[in-house]
Amino acid sequence: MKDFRLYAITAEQFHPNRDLIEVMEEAIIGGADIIQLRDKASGKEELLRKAQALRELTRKHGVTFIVNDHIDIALEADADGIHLGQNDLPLEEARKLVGDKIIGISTHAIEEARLAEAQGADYIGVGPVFRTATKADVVDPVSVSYVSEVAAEIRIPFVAIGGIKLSNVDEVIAAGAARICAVSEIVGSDDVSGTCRAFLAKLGCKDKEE
Ligand code: TZP
Ligand code: MG
Repeated sequence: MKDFRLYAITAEQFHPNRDLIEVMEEAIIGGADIIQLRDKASGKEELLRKAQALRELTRKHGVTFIVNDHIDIALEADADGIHLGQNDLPLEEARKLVGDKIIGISTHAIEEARLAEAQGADYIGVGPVFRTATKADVVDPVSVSYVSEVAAEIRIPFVAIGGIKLSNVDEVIAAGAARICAVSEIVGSDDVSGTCRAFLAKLGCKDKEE
């Protein structure tokens, strides 16, 4: 897969008065280079509409587009890939359905990371690093020590996620993360692009040419 540094995930509850596509475009303009549609509230029709709009947006900007959970929606909207949790369809089953599209897997322990790598995941999520209120059924924080463990052993790309803010991201980067995902900190910001630029600066990336 095309490498990435800053992963932005949709979470409309953090911008109730702002348009989804507008917010995600600001994230992309700020340098987010992979976007995930994560929406546990909408029905299929609404999800497909959002997926198609995000597909159009991400294609326009040349960034990667991932759909959380819904393989059917990912295929119908021609997303670049899907993201699955430990309790979703097993990776090997998902691979049969999506072919060479990207498959990302959430992991919370090194055994899960090893298995995802062995089974051909394209990237893994590593978290929740810190406590988060964004995800309802989330497991206890894994702390930056799990980030270090993955950095030392796992060879596929990994992205740190969960409770990551501009105020604590330095610790996560110091533990070995080269790719960051922040949800509420990005989409809930008054300055979505500026927040993305600030994360990328922390990661040692230059400003994207606008
Ligand atoms: N998976 C693990 S933690 C999380 C997801 C989707 C939510 C992270 O949200 P935030 O707002 O960055 O803590
Ligand atoms: Mg899931």
